[in-house]
Amino acid sequence: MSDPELFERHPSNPILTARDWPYTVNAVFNPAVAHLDGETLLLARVEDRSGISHLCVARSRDGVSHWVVEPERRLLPDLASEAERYGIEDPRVTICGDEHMIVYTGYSNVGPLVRLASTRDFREFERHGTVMPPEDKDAALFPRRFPQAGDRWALIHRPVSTLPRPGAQIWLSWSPDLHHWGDHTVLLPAREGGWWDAHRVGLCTPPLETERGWLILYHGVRVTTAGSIYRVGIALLDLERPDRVLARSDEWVLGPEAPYERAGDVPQVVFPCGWLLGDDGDTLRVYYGAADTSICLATASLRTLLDWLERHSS
Ligand code: BMA
Repeated sequence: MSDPELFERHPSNPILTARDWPYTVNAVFNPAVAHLDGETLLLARVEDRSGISHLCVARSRDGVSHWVVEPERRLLPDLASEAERYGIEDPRVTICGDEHMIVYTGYSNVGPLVRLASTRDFREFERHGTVMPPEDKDAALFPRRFPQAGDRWALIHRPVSTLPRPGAQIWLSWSPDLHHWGDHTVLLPAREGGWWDAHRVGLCTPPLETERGWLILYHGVRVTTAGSIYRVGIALLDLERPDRVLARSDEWVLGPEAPYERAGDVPQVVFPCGWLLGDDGDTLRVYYGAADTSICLATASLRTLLDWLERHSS
């Protein structure tokens, strides 16, 4: 008997497309998500018709419908800086104290790099510069310091490497001040051969603290003769030492299946950058980009995911 699907796609998918934008854009995708003042807030990646991406805020009471998209581009790339020369992409939001810390990709003149900004209200943003040099992306912060690791902050990110073959692995780095980073270590390597995550892996959603460990979604890329397929797996990290992997799913848990995931500017892509845990402590709402074209929503039960991972971990 086959396992039931762990994620349920919302029947209204895609919940947001370029047609919902108050100004002319090409595509909206890969949003970060936050819960603010009783509303679900998406910080969406918006690619305009120059090909350059910026970030824009959309708000909804129920997180599904009646989205109010801000009429202005909220966080624009600093085109005068080399670090954001070709745009800003794929934000992930983590609450650290009173601040929402936003880790995003700066598309620099020498490739993608990891940038940090913060905001309290998603109206005013403060930039904190580049935290990882190119080529690096798919990064997010943990929401607290780790006493058992020298009371430091931790960042998951995804530098590109050339050995054992060209690809990219997920790394974890430590910092005393969110500014200086060190003790870099490989967290999740890409697998090999025919595996679904054999070519590249990268973090999807920011780490979520659960009783059993930090849960993350990560994407795995398989390169085929027809192009790349982006799918999503899960992993669990030790609560006090998140550089220790407790479990990693042997199968993907979400992959391109629906027409809006299989066709678009970049076909065969599901790419979550944010999730919210419901008041029931169990219902996860995962927001993801579909085919680099639209924004979609899928839900899952946290308990079911954790139980499934115990039985499907390699
Ligand atoms: C990744 C990122 C994402 C994108 C994905 C699929 O490398 O650039 O922004 O959604 O590729 O194109």
